Amino acid sequence: MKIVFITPASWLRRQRFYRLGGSFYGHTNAITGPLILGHILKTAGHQVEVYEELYTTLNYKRLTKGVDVFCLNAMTSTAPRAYELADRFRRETGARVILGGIHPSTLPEEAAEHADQVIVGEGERVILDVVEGRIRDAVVRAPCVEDLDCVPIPDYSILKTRCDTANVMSSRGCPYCCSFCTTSRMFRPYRRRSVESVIAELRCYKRLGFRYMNFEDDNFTADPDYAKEICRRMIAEDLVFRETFFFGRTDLYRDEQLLDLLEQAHLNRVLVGIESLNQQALDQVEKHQRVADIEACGAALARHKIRLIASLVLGIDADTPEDIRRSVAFARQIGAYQLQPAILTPFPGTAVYEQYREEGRILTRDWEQFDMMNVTFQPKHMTAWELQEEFMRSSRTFYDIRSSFQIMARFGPAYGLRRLGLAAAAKLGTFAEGVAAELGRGSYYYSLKHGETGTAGAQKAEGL
Ligand code: B12
Ligand code: SF4
Repeated sequence: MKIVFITPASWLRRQRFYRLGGSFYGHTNAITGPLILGHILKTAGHQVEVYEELYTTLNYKRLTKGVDVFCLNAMTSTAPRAYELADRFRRETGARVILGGIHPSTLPEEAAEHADQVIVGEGERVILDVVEGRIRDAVVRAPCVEDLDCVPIPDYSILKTRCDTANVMSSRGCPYCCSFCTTSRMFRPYRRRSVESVIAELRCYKRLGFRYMNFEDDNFTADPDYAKEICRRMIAEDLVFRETFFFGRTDLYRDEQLLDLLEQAHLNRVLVGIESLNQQALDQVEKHQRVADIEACGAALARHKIRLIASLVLGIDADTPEDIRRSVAFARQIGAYQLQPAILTPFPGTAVYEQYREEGRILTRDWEQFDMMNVTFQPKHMTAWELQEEFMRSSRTFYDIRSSFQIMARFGPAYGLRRLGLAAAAKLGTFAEGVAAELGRGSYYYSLKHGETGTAGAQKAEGL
């Protein structure tokens, strides 16, 4: 059979100007689920192709020819696009459509309206039976993979769109369970692969010539001894890449040996969830983190020349606009290399979603807005539009021209230029949102600014 996987992108992310802005942020990389599931199907003798819409405009007339099964992967903000494509493929081709990924796993009945079958959870143990027709249920609940060493590595040879970074996951899930987090709920319980299998995968990417590698684990340093062992082996076998990104928590500063090894293994860019500088807000989202940890983490990373991407969650109930501004100023003060302001987003399946739904505070069911860059709920200490403005202000104030020159002095011209690009993107983005809010009647920003998004009433009408 010919099987085509597609990872869709929302409307905004398919626009040329957005793709250009994104190119300043980092290197291209792929969602690995389709590459793993595709590997399983290819090994069973099927012809498999994987496409991503994020970086390329796809030619669907050509791509849909002769396909037997379409497999679409959706997160919440890409679900409307996945449904649009699924409806189109079912209407225009005789092929079957299977939907999977984090959003269909949370709301399978919604997804089932657009697909022949929906797979809930990790697809590895059922994909072949579903594609080959041995499992025919409309909603298939897949058991989680207990032994991750049985999972084949992502097969990059079936990926037909751009990708210059290899994504590696040494673990799935996270031992914590912050109230806004989707992945710690999707990938449950927390599991790790053997160090040997991770190292074998890295050897393979070195052979393939990848210069960049990301550890996409939700929390790569959750078990410091395990992370240290991976780093030791990377150093010993010269499996060091030009740049390696990972997700960590502030607590990593406590282990000096871990920091040394991360530095030597060239894990030189880390996204850490600082979230807020307000202890009450941190407690509210069950972060299990102290403000002092954030300060110590910033200092330790700077000492080890590991570039910090400071991630903030904007709009936690305990936070006021002043708290948000304080957090942004603090990220500058501790020398964060990048800022990732994320608007608190009540993703279906999370504790915040349940809480806000009960309180009648969810403003829309337009899933495309659920991308952590748009306000989708009624905040406590400000209006929805004020929170949207705080988001824009935080990018604008963090990415200014002066800081670009500071980054250039610390890390070199290439980084400084990329930072200048981000500064320009932040300014243009703010300008575009402002124009849409004033003049774009019918746009989401216009309705946010003019209070046209509903709360309890709209929620009821939309069946939330
Ligand atoms: C790599 C990554 C990216 C990359 C690449 C994206 C791309 N090429 O489209 C980048 C950095 C560019 C990115 C961008 C974004 N991302 Co992202 N990303 C990830 C990350 C870190 C890893 C994905 C991955 O490889 N997972 C590992 C594999 C094993 O899991 P999987 O792909 O989900 O596959 C399994 C199952 O889902 C299932 N499955 C998957 N696909 C399919 C398909 C079928 C047919 C079936 C049956 C089963 C199935 O089986 C697989 C194997 O078990 C995840 C976090 C995470 N842990 O998943 C966030 C994550 C998916 N991203 C997220 C978000 C919000 C975004 C952005 C909106 C961020 C932004 N503000 O711009 C954008 C949107 C991009 C888009 N396509 O429009 C959220 C989504 C939350 C949600 N519930 O919607 C996540 C979960 C992170 C988070 N904050 O919690 N992302
Ligand atoms: S620490 Fe990070 S990955 Fe773990 S539950 Fe919290 S937000 Fe999710």
